[in-house]
This record gives sequence, C-alpha cells and structure tokens, in this order.
Amino acid sequence: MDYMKLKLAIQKSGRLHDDSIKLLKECGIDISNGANKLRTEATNFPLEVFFLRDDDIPQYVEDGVADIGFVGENVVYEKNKKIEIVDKLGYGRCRLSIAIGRGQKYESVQYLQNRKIATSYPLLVKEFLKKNNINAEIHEISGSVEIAPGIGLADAICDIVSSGSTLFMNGLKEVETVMKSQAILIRNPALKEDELKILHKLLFRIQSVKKAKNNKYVLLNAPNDKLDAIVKILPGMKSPTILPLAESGWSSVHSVISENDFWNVIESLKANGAQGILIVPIEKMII
Ligand code: PRT
Ligand code: ZN
Repeated sequence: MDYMKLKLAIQKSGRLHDDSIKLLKECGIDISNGANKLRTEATNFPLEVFFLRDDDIPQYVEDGVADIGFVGENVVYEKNKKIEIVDKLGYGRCRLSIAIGRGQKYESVQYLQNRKIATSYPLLVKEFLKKNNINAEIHEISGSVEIAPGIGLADAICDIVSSGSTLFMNGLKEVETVMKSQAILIRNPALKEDELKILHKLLFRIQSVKKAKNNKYVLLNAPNDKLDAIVKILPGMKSPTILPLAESGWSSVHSVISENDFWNVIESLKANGAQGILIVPIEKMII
C-alpha cells in the first residue's frame, strides 16, 4: 500500500531555502539534500518536498500540485491565489518599502502623486496607492528594481528591504513601508482529512520549535525573603520551580521567560535580589 504523504513546496534556492530546510530539521524531519533535485521524500515523516521558485509556490498550492508551501508573505499577497494562510514561520523577515533618491525632499506620501514607481509588486503597490488616494504610474519590472531611478526609468521604487544596504548603495532612501513580511505556511483550501492530520502534526512541531526560540530557560539564586517578588516577575509555564539551596535561607528558582521582554525581566530580577542568573536556550517547547 502507498502511504499518504503531504506535499510541501519550498524555495529551490534563494533567501528562504536554507531556513526552510533548517525548520524541517528542527522539527525532526530528515530530508536528503535537494540542491539539484526537483523533489525528495522525508525518511521519517509522511512528507514529500518539492523545490520550486518562490514566485510559483502560491500557484502550485492553489492547484493542489503541492498541498502546503513555505513562502514569503509578500509573494503570497502579490500573487493573490486561492490558498489559506496557516501560520507565520518566523524567518525571512523583510519589508516591502517605497524608496526615492536620497537627495529628494520627502514630506508625505503626496510626494508620489503623478510619479512613476518601478516595482516587481504591482498589485501591492496599487493597493497601497489606492489606500492613500495617490495617482501614480506603476512600472512593473522583474529584477534590479533599485537601479530604476538612477537610469531615469522611475521616480521611486517599491522593493523588498532587509538591511537597507542595497538602497544605500544605490543612492536611495526608504520613505514608506507598504508591508512587513516573513516566511509563512500556506495550504490548499481543499485538503482531505488524512492530509489535514499530517498538516496538524507538522504544525504542532513547527509551533513547538517557534515557541522554544521565543523563550529562554532561566535559573537563578535568591534569598528566601525575596522569593515572592521574584515569582511575580517570573510567570513561567505554570509557575516557577523553587528548590532549596544547600546554604540555608537561599533558593534556586527555575522558569521560562519570553524573548520579547527578556532584558526588562532580567533587570528587574537583579533589582529584586536575584543572583547567579543563568539563561539557557530551549530546544523544543511542548505545551
Ligand atoms: O529564484 P527565486 O524566484 O525562488 O528567488 P528570488 O530571487 O525571487 O527571491 P529571493 O531568494 O531573493 O527572496 C525570497 C524571499 O525572501 C522574498 O520573497 C522575501 O519574502 C524574502 N526576503 C527576505 C528577501 C529579502 N529578505 C531581501 N533582502 N527577498 C529579497 N531581498 C532582496 C531585495 O529584493 C533587494 O534586492 O535583497 C535586497 C535588499 O536587501 P538589503 O539587505 O540590502 O536591504
Ligand atoms: Zn522569485
């Protein structure tokens, strides 16, 4: 009997490829290196992986050639296919921004009125302009968008930015953010029950990996009379673990803290008498 497998599309090569493979690995899914392959199968999970161009992934998922895909949110919204967004994946972070010549004076989005904007994201730019009541001409080009102003093809560009160094090297400055993006998990809307079961299994692992990355394990020592204050700062998964130290009057406190307010929490722990604070990464977090 042929066992049911879920078909996943990921980028063949490019900025999302390595992190997509890494996420599968962190989920305990082994796939052979697909550098020169079109598809491969996981050896220990019911998953078949297709390596495709990022731009094509939404279409393949809509058509059901792939059941699910890992792809940039920017591409998903631009392609506007009939797919469902399942979850954010936390890598491939960037923003789609409008940029103009560094020497230009920019006061508001009105600057763009009746200008020419070069982009590979015509749909998203059109929506942005409409929302801001701006009339501008969109020049769709497929690559090297950042050189358009320099060669007189456009007054502005709209392109993906991460560090900003490409804009800088081309004498441009970022003036508006059209959208923020990261890699997301998309699915075909008509998956069957068996396929959904595999998807939920995969999603459970992805969420455990993501939670672990967003949290740290913290161990610290505290005098017993400071424990109440410290426990209030550390909510933990249920509540912190408190163990007596060999030295009387002292305890060891173990808990989990979120990456988001990490430094604030550490500072208030110290201010409340915590000593010997250790921070340890968490590999998986199952709640
Ligand atoms: O071959 P294929 O079509 O699959 O790849 P591609 O060349 O179209 O895409 P790729 O690999 O460049 O990007 C894939 C996805 O990664 C994008 O759709 C985004 O979701 C995400 N991503 C994250 C980025 C960037 N960061 C990024 N910096 N995509 C592109 N860039 C480019 C940008 O276009 C510009 O040229 O990097 C340059 C800007 O980078 P900074 O760091 O100089 O600002
Ligand atoms: Zn592409």
